[in-house]
Amino acid sequence: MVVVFTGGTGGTKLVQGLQQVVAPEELTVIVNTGDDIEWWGLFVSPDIDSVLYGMAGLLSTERGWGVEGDSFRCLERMKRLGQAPWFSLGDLDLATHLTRTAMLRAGKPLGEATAELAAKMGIRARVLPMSDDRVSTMLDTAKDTLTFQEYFVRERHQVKVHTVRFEGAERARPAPGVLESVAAADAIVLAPSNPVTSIGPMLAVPGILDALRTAKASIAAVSPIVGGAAVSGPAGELMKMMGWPSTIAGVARAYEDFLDVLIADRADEVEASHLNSKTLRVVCTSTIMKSMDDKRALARFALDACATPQITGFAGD
Ligand code: FO1
Repeated sequence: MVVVFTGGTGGTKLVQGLQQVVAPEELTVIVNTGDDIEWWGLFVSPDIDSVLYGMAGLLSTERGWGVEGDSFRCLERMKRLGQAPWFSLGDLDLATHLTRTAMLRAGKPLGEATAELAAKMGIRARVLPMSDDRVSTMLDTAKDTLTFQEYFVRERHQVKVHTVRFEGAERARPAPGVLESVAAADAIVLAPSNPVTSIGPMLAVPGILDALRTAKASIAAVSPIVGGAAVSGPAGELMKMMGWPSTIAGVARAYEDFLDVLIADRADEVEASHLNSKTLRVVCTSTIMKSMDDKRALARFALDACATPQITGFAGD
């Protein structure tokens, strides 16, 4: 059983790679839901939808979110009717939100709604939200508090954030299947997602961090930071806000409670050799994923890194 934790558009690329090298019944994808937003009265789960579309071959490659070739005619009309314009829902994307909202309104938990959407899109791997309970990533600035989408999309993450909070996390429970899959995993991979706002919410759900700490599987993370900057998005700034350097050492710091292997890009080879230690193996490869071959190669590299015995001697059978 391979388990991957993911959030954001970069994480989805590695999930697509894992989908090429792991049998679907052996792959569990655990997805951040701290970005979720209620928009036009609909429940939108951006990270779940990026994963579903990415695994179903429906994802818009130019945007990294939403449906390839989608139109935005409803959005144009909504703008004319005075609806807030800054979060663009495409016409085909709307079908997902309408279907998910109908299931949630009928009392179905988010995990079940997600499983039904995945099945309808022909996805056989398991896709699990981190929790069925609502957890909202909130970002405090000097002026006000923003939801993740207000920060990331409306403000284009150009505002200075001094605190990130995960509202509802303390009473949230891991979604059914999350703890079981971590315990059963032979390999656990953290995708190159934002350590603060994509992986952070998942570690804040009670039980998940402990499950990672006690997992029998090796845990590898692909650094979202290359050469001291995020490959995409605000990871670097948010890491600095947390007091972590915007470097691979900062990523190691974010995951220090449980990480066995850090996968860095070759651009960080020198820092990787310094960071390598008895408790953390730091290995380098090309982590920029442009093609499906890149995604597949990185996925295979990550699984090999998990299988390789620790420096402290192979603990296996
Ligand atoms: N990102 C944008 O930059 N602009 C948008 O208008 C936008 C709309 C949108 C709608 C549905 C969806 O699933 C994702 C959407 N995203 C948009 C991306 C989204 O903000 C990010 O993918 C994640 O929240 C980042 O992890």
